Amino acid sequence: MAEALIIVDVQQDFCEGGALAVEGGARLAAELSEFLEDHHAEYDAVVTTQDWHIDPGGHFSAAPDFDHTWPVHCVAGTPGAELHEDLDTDYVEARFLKGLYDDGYSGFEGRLGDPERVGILEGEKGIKVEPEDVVAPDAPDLDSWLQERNIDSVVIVGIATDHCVRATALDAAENDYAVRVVTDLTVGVSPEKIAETYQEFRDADIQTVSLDEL
Ligand code: VGL
Ligand code: ZN
Repeated sequence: MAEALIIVDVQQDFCEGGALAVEGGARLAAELSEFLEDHHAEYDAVVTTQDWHIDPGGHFSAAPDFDHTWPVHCVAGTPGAELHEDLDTDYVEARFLKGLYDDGYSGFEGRLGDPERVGILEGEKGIKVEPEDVVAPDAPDLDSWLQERNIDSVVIVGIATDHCVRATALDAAENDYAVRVVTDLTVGVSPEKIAETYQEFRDADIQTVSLDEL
């Protein structure tokens, strides 16, 4: 059995001071860095996902309902889309980018990319790398990347419990991974929706565990 840790959307815009701040996001970033320091070796792979919006249509709204529509956030190539500065990426092996042209709630919609390349001048003509260029046309999606490494079990942490963590966990279960979500390494938007999400997790055989139970 091989297990991956999936760190969902611990980005500047989802943390305090960001465009769509979720309470506790910045502290979570720091806590995850400590967790990684102590536990990275227990995982066969550590990966991150990022909201990487270029033109996500109705995902953005001037009058957002904070459930299906949102203020502009995580615009690809801007500081808000970067991983939070307190998240230590030393142990992160691969980064998956999602939501370029749609909602992209699930990490399983993400494809392998290198967000750090944005803006770098490449080639003889010195062509500048645009946000859409950092995902290669043949880049693997998260599922195929995990499959290649024989991962059959995932531990999911990050932001937001009731949106991208939810969608990522449900997709992981749908794709037959054993799934655990760590309650004290996730933060969410709405208490009611978080409670609903936990019920959906139970119905899908997704385990919610505390750090002690992990
Ligand atoms: C997310 C709202 C909009 C998330 C992404 O990462 O949970 N939430 N886009
Ligand atoms: Zn988004």
